[in-house]
Amino acid sequence: MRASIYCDECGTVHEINEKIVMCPCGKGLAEVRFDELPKVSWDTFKGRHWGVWRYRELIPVPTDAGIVSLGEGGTPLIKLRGPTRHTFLKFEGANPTGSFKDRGMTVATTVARYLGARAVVCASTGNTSASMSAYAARAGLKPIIILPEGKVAKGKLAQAVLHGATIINVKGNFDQALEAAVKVSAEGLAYLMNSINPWRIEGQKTVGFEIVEEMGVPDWIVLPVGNAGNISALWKGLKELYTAGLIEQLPRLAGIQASGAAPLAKAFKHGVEEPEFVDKPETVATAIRIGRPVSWKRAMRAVRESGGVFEEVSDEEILNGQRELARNEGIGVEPASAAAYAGLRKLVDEGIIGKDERVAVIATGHALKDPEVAASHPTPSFSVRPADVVTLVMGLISD
Ligand code: AN7
Repeated sequence: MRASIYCDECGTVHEINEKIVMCPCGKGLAEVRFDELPKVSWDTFKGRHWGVWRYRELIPVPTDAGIVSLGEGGTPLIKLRGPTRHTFLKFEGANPTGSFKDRGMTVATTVARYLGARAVVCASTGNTSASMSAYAARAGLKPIIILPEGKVAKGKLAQAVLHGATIINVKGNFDQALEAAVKVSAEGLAYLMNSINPWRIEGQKTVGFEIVEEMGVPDWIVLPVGNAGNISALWKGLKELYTAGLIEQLPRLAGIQASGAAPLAKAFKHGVEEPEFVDKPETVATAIRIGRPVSWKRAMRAVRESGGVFEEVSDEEILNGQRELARNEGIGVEPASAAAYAGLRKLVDEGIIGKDERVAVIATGHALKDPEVAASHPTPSFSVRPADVVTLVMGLISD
């Protein structure tokens, strides 16, 4: 076996064809690890389609598993006007269901079907449920989603409905919904698809592969942090490339949280190792409205090992960032992704990221995910009779 599943607390080892989402010890998170990294070079991948499975040697799903895919990954890397001279935006909103979650879901769904799961379950602030529902539909699995009632953006909810998910709204926040999902999975009722599932991480790490293959290793990678699965996945993947000799240095990571849900940014600022979790997280960026990031230990380690930072941004900074990206660059992202851009701007203003540094900022989700926030920005808008349009426009143009 080329790879195994390890518990990062008790060290227990499981085979990759075991149905392990959480280690039975109940303390640690499970992680897929190579016993020995496969021998690959950039030439191994050359000539293949862009996307998650371009890097299949580095995604050790059981060899006889049939892959469940919607063509995820291979998203555009777009040069921005600022805030540094070399800022590129990785537009994960261009994934099949409009967020980065599809990268993890193609792998986790592949394994779910291979293991003979019939139902899949997740708790979600929205994007995980939208993605899981689509991939479950494709694989013929029953999707059950647990949502914090009233706090999921309309676009994400619409996707879950369209794909036929069974929707369970709970009176509570995401962290409580996740606890419930873990219990459903522990009862053996459904296979858990949250980022606790180590296969989700194996897919999500490919965003880093694409970034470094396309632009070389940047000085910084900036991304939003909620439950902290994505930043952990990014770092895991980059370290694998480094160990395999495919890259010669590692970037610094900047994890951005929303001020009302920023346990990691606050712990980092105060120089403490253990974050103080937030019982009532609140932010306009509902995707990252998470008070107890399950992968907080890994995220802390990733940021420290990389020589990076955590930073927080206010809702106002998030909305300004969303508008700026949309109006200066033509890129529409959802509020959580705008948080990363706003955080980058802040870190440049603070002098932590230099104006000459090469930066990749990951825009995790599409603006249409949250149409209500997108439509809340001010813009000139009129309601007139058809006959009055020309006169109105003449007045506007001559202003
Ligand atoms: C657009 O869908 O947690 O730090 O349940 O949707 O890996 O949690 C979404 C998270 C960033 C944070 N950007 O990623 C869910 C969910 C967007 C997101 C994050 C999410 P993690």
